[in-house]
Amino acid sequence: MKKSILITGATSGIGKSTAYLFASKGYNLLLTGRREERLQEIKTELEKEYNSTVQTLCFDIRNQDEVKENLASIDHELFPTIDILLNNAGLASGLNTIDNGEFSDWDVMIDTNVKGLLYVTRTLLPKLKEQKTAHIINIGSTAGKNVYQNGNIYCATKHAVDALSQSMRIELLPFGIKVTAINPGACETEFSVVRFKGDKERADKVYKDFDPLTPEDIADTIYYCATLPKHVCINDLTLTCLTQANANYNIKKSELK
Ligand code: NDP
Ligand code: 8X3
Repeated sequence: MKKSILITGATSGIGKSTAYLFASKGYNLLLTGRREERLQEIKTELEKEYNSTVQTLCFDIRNQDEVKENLASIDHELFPTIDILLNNAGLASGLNTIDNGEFSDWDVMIDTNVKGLLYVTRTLLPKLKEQKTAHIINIGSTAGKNVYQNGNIYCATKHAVDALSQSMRIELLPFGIKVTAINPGACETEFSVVRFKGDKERADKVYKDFDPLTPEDIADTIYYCATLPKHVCINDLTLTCLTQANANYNIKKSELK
């Protein structure tokens, strides 16, 4: 029987690359995001390219009712099990000192990165526990391991993801559910365009002369963690590009000796 993966935030970046990789490996896919058109495009492409079974679920993970309603609509004939839950949807909004911070930026980050991840996980857990086998993979960040200047609230949300991954691992151990936290450093996706509210020029500068991770690098890492033998669980994995040491220290490519 084909395995299934549910990916939150599959319309772009890491989530989208992971969807293509798992589709190419024969998985069935449950793909979520708010941008319906993109979900449909991806579904059409994956069905055509890999003959994948894809169900799209278009909702905002900040909205409890939408989360419950959409996850209740999963077609259990097509998806008898959810073998992997990839909690990936997330974002940064703004880059400011706390005293210059916008409450609305804080709300969107906390509501998406922490509460949204919890709503999805909580709603799916009864099914995952009943299955007695599953793998929850939470996308944290190097920003969840240490903090960088003006990263304050985003870093706090990713530290929360780190804490939640540790808690889930303890709670779900008796149910045979693996929990892996994957913590990428800078990776070129729509992340910085979203953080800088559409300012593409400012976003591009983040990655200039830097050679960041690609979303495909993260997808490969997710696939590696997800396909280890049943008795092996990578608990926590941090990866960066060659020019980054941690969340607050990196060099430019031209500084390599
Ligand atoms: P992208 O902006 O490219 O992708 C983010 C995805 O999250 C999109 O598919 C978006 O879909 C979805 N999303 C955002 N908000 C919501 C919401 N409220 N409801 C549902 N879906 C939502 O960024 P990345 O691929 O880089 O980000 C993916 C994850 O990786 C995030 O958790 C991020 O914090 C983390 N990360 C990113 C790093 C980087 O440098 N890029 C490094 C470390 C971690 P849509 O807009 O359609 O809803
Ligand atoms: C996202 C990458 O550089 O903001 O987690 O920490 S960064």
